[in-house]
Amino acid sequence: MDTTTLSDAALPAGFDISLKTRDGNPGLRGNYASMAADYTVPQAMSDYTSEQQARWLRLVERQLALIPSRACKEFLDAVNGLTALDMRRGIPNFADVNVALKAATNWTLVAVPGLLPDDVFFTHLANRRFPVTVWLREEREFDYIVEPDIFHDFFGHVPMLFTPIYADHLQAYGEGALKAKRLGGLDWLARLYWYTIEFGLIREKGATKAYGAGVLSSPKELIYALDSPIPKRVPFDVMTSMRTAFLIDDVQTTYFVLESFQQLRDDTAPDFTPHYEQLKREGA
Ligand code: HBI
Ligand code: FE
Repeated sequence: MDTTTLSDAALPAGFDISLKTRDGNPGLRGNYASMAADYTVPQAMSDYTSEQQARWLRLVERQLALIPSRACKEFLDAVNGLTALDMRRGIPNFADVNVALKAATNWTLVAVPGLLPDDVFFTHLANRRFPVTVWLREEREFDYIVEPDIFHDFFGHVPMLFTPIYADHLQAYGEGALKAKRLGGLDWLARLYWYTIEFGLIREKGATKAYGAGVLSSPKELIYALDSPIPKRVPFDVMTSMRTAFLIDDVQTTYFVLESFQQLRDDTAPDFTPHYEQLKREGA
């Protein structure tokens, strides 16, 4: 698949990109030339080459070998129990997965060229549509990639969408993020997303497991987040997570640990307007 780079000058109006590539280049990978108004593209299954299919399988096998003792039960149940999520069959066809996903939690996957402007991304989430990047990383990026590709988006994010309480939270997050944008609180809400949806850990029968997509899709970070004595693992707290800056191109120094997905739902249910006012006063 051709992954052309969109030059800075060609960025769509209002494209406020919060994630930059490692060298600080705000250019975006992905083919944004023929997308619809909501940034969706067709997923051209026949465009995936045999090399890409083979690379996908190697990425999947490596990660499947690491998750049995480290991923949370909800993630493992989805990956092991659903034919639609049998990622060993090759690069998933989103249309097939959508039949099962729609039935489970009324979410749908939409194919996108890559990173989306914040408000486009959040509008999809608020409507129970999860954007999945269509392109796969190159061989030289096998171990590490900063931008989300189809392996991160699909392997990391999609299994959790089959859990109703998580699926409901993510829709509410999308709605909350659109509101945060209006209130000037988006940087803080992005941190919450980072420390939950991307790098979240959860307690399970006295053990600590991963549910965040950034952890679950990275061999290095999955082992580091759960097995290393170095990082801090602190009980999840909304305000603390929003005060904690993050790095996008290295393993995290702090992981936030949930007691349950009900806690995530309950703690993010209140109106965050006072939170943003407080954080503004603090200069957080
Ligand atoms: N676009 N495709 C895509 N995927 C993301 O995870 C994403 C995005 N645009 C913006 C964005 N994330 C961030 O603003 C959030 O992580 C907060
Ligand atoms: Fe992600």
